[in-house]
Amino acid sequence: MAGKIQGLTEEERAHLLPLLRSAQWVEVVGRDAIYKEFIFKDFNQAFGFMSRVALQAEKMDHHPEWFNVYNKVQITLSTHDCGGLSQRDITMATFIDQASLM
Ligand code: HBI
Repeated sequence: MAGKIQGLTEEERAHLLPLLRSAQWVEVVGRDAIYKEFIFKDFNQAFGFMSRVALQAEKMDHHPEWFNVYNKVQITLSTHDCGGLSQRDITMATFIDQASLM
């Protein structure tokens, strides 16, 4: 049985959340999660981005909650296994930001 995933500590949050906010991630009201909206040139670019993220999600076994319409992708990250933000969400958010620039 894999160890339980630990949520972010207060110290980690104090350090990490400002960095995420500076990258336009926002904290979801009423939920321990982060959210960001991405706008691409067209659907093709948006779907290519989603494909890159999907492969990484499978590789990490950590999946975003997302919504796509045409060139817009809305992403929410949280860790079901701990009921809130974990380091896995930080890792995924970092990957997502890099993938959005490709
Ligand atoms: N994705 N966001 C997120 N959070 C999880 O806890 C999670 C996941 N994908 C797969 C996964 N956990 C597996 O470890 C099982 O818990 C389904």
